[in-house]
Amino acid sequence: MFNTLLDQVNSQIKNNSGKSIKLANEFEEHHTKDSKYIIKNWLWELPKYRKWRITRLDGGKRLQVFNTVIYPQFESELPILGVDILWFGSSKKILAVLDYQPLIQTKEYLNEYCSILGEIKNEFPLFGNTGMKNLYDSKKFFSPWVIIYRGEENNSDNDLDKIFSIFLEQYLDLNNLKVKNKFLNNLQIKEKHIEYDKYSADKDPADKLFINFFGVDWTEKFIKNFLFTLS
Ligand code: BLA
Repeated sequence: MFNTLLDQVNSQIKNNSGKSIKLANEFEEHHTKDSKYIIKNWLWELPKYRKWRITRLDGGKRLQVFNTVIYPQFESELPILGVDILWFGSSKKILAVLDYQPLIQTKEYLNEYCSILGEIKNEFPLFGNTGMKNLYDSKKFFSPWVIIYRGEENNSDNDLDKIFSIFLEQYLDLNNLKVKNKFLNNLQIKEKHIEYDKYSADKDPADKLFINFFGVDWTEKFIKNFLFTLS
């Protein structure tokens, strides 16, 4: 599941001159003792992005996860691309969250860099939901147009591929369309990236799941050395 999303990512990385960064073996691929859950991770560096990470968790008919984050260079105030897509075997439901995660919440910044997400939401009404539960603060590193889908897998399959494609392409285009910073200087940008990693490391509900599967030691290393390295 989600292999087509991974294909899209790999082809965009190739188009954008990505350089693969070697990961420690235990992050590249890691299994639970019974091999019922397998996590695979990839890390890339690109001319315009300092870090592009991808995670696939394959729990067979129990759980499937596709997670990816793109961090622009510290010289660019563009939002961080964030994607978290989960399929739960027990309920056969999908949770998909996709956003251009804003560094700041001013109206001008959000309009400049995030508002195009509104067009995707208009085109795909199933993904029109913006209501978040209380895991995260919707006003911190999320845009007012965050794309959220919660529901049956059948309804979303094709749309998810299409949405992801537009979502990714438009994001990568931002780097050609919006070349000059208007709101933040380099130091402020770096501070925001650090804050993003700290905030996310603190809020991400994934840690409970990882501790359960792979233990505390591995999970702590994984968060510090792969997921949120600036935390
Ligand atoms: C929710 N993400 C979740 C949940 C889990 C994960 C278990 C709760 C599910 C539920 O509410 O039913 C799991 N997150 C993971 C896993 C990884 C992970 C396995 O990162 C592996 C790396 N999360 C992100 C990013 C975004 C994000 C980049 O990692 C940004 C788009 C969003 N995940 C996000 C949000 C929710 C969530 C907003 C809560 C949705 C809600 O409040 O309704």
